[in-house]
Amino acid sequence: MRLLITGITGFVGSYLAELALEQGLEVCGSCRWRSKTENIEHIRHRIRLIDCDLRDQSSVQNLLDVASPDYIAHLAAQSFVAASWQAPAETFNTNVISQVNLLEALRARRSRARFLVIGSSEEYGTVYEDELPIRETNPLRPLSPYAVSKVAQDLMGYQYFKSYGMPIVRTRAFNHEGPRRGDVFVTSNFARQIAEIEAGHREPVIEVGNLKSRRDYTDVRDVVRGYWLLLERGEPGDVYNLCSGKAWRIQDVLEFLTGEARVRGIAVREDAARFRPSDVPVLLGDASKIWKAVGWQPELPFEQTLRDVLEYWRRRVAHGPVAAPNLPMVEARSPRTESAASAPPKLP
Ligand code: A2R
Repeated sequence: MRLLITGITGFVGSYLAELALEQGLEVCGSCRWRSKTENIEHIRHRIRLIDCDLRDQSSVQNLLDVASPDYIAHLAAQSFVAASWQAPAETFNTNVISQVNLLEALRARRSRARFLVIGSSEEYGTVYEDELPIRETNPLRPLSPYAVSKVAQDLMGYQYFKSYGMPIVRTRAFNHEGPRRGDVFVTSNFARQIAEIEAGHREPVIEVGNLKSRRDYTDVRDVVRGYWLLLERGEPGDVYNLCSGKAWRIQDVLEFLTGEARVRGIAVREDAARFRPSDVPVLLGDASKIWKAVGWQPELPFEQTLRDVLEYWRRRVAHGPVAAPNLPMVEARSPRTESAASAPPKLP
């Protein structure tokens, strides 16, 4: 059986590739000439990389001709919510058009490959306290260009299933973290700053954005196990949350990581550039549907994930100074961080 992973060089793709190899699958992955391959160097000799820019239809056709997959996990994306404010059209182009290209090419081939759409908990956007924990039936009220692009991918998967009977399973994973996560993401960013403070590369001050949001975190290694179960056995046309059912405030994440730090008394400083024009206040999911469908639930405690992320950054920093993260500078107007308690009136 052959699995094609788009975005194999990314954070999640590298873990899914490891898992698939362990399961004895043949693994192909799309990558671009400029893709960084550090996440897959250790397995590069065991996978087949195929050059493809997914925004280009002819490139996608070649990808499918060469890979001829039985399963496709479409992970490639502009994956960073904050960057989507700076580049909404690019976010749409990458996330929506790439998936159209893949599904149209599969349709033209009358392929029966099982296809996994990677949506996101960000699709839920504004959520009211009485809707928690969020089930798949919750209304989608996206609050960022990224979230809208993921809604489009999600509903496109539904439409291709309904219109053409293609075996497409849709997912909405809540936040997932682990080593190799890009340092523009908050957990990784905090861990990196701590590792740099420990190494004496920066003053003992952590820069932070909005600490009030609450997020439902799962380890990436659990998430890819869920993705594979859904690829194998998820109900075509259906959508599944992947989440832990527990919410951490970003403040809690910060406190846990500073508690693990080898340096005491690290100060915290707000950085206006790290706030977003509107931020989802709380994302807390209900994973009972995926549990009933394929028996998936997270196994790794998030404390372990955070320790592993910190260790990862300690190792990276020990190899010398790491280039500064290219955090998108969001216009420093006062952030509209809605709280679920004082949420705007419900739309019909
Ligand atoms: O940008 P590259 O060349 O390093 O490759 C990234 C790939 N990618 C593309 N591949 C082909 N054609 C494109 N036009 C294109 N644009 C991006 O997607 C990289 O291999 C991957 C994204 O990796 P990360 O940013 O690390 O995302 P992560 O965390 O692995 O997210 C996986 C999925 C995404 O759909 C997210 O929206 C979702 O999970 O949360």
